[in-house]
Amino acid sequence: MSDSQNLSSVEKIKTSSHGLRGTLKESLQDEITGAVREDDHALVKFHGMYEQDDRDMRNERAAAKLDKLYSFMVRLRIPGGAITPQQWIAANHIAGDYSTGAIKITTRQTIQLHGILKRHIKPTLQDFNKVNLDSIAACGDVNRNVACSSNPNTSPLHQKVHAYADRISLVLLPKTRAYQEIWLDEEKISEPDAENDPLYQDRYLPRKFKIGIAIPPDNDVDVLTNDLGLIAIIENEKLLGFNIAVGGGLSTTHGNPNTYARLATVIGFVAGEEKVLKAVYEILTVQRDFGNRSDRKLARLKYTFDRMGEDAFKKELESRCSFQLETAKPFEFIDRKDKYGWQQDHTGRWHYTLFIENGRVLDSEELALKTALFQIAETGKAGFRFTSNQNLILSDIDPKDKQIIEDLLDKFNLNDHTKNASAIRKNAIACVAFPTCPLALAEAQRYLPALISKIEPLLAKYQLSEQDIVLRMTGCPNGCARSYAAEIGLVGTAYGHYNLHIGGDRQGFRLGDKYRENLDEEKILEELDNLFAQYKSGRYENETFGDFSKRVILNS
Ligand code: SRM
Ligand code: SF4
Repeated sequence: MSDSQNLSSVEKIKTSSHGLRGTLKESLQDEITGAVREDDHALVKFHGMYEQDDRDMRNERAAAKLDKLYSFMVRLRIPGGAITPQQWIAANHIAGDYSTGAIKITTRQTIQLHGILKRHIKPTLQDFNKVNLDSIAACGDVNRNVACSSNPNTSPLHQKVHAYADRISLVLLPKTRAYQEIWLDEEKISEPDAENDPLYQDRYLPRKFKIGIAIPPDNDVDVLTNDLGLIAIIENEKLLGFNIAVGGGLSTTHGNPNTYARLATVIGFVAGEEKVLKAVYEILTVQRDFGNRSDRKLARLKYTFDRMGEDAFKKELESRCSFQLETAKPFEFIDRKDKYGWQQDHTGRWHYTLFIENGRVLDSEELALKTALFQIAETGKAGFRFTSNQNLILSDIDPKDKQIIEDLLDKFNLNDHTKNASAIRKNAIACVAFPTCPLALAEAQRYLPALISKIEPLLAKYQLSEQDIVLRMTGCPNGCARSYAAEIGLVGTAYGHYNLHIGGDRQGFRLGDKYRENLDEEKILEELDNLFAQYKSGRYENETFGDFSKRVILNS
């Protein structure tokens, strides 16, 4: 349990916030600054947004004695990452009207808009609300966007499993109507019990909480990196239930040895919707009651789980559930990659997985991606599903409409763009980092494409271009692009410098280890050249780069 005498400042902000309202209304009216008041800075996250400033402009503005250029990033709640073409059209317009115009597909299957001025937050959220989209609990110390295996082709039971993402997201939403009141101008509800929240109470969780659902053999959601992972167990086309995995989380802090990345531990199996939802709910209550509320660096469920120990955690959970977990069922993961191009599912519908480098949807001189997706959405013939690898599946296309979508993919060169990208590029992800992320120490999404152009010739030199090596880059050790769970992980340490992690596996069962520290580009390329040479000459047949690195390089 946490030390109630020594609660972190965020704990006090939460409990005195009147259901996450704080002084947000007043902050919005304050025209002197583009920021919100200090305490509201923490509260605004629970409403799905972050206050940021343009870091590229900091020096220039400071020299001109100007305040930082504040704006907000809004992140939507899209359980399982699926939206309609009409919702995409709305997002396209809203991005154009109020944000930088770019739409960012995140590593948890949702979208973010950046650069929204304070006075534009309300119109942004109101326009999203018109198409039934919201940003409630997309950030903050609550359950976040529930991720779910995105490829509808994985299993005939995909839809059934996918529906769990929606249900779990709804069950775990905070009960406060603050979002509707502040951003949508809804009347304040006067009944005293209307906002009674038995799950979050007035304390919410000690820290963010993430849930992912995987459908083996795909592990595209990287399920074990979540606080709570559900692994669907399917036999003879029947959903038996879910294995439950707890305690995943990737963030570390440079120089703080108490922090560590961890993959979730599978603790058992639960059958039946009611019991699954109960187990999920009570895992949150255990974290609510036993999580560390003094030190936010040590507050995620992974630390609670390790501190309590697996047996005590399970015992506590079972007593709250009033049933016992069954023994976990066997399962297998094959990989975590997206299945690019056309796939047909068991109903005959078509799905096209499109490569979107680092999830950035915008028009460039080479590729009119945003315009293309807008025109595809306008046909109304394809759903939009975001993947945890920051890509997009144009989904649920009737066979009679396939040609219409194919023609648009060809018209805008998207088919070739997807086909021609190298394996290393298509399996890579990078976090946002500069210029908006306040925590970035180094570049990520703006830099990785150029770095990959320098890595590709190295792979070609050793005839390794076809290898599906998982490469991930983050601008700091928080791990937003899951760089610790990669075969090659680059973790920003300072501007232009990265730690190199190797040895993660392809399926998502093993994290990488730190291999070299603080490398600049020249050194990264030198190290990789050397590693690829050893891999080429020393690997077993079909051995992945991650497995080879673990077996040979890290053990030598
Ligand atoms: Fe993250 C904080 C972006 C997935 C671990 N993350 C941030 C913030 C909000 C910076 C901040 O706190 O001010 C970043 C905003 C950048 C920007 O300008 O947009 C940010 N995180 C992202 C996204 C957009 C990266 C991306 O390029 O896709 C991902 C949004 C996911 C979503 O839709 O909800 C994103 N973040 C992740 C993941 C990966 C995952 O969940 O699969 C992780 C590692 C897994 C985990 O949670 O352990 C991750 N983000 C963090 C952390 C470290 C949390 C911790 O345990 O200490 C922070 C910092 C924090 O919370 O204090 C953070
Ligand atoms: Fe920002 Fe660090 Fe997350 Fe990248 S990993 S988005 S730099 S917090």
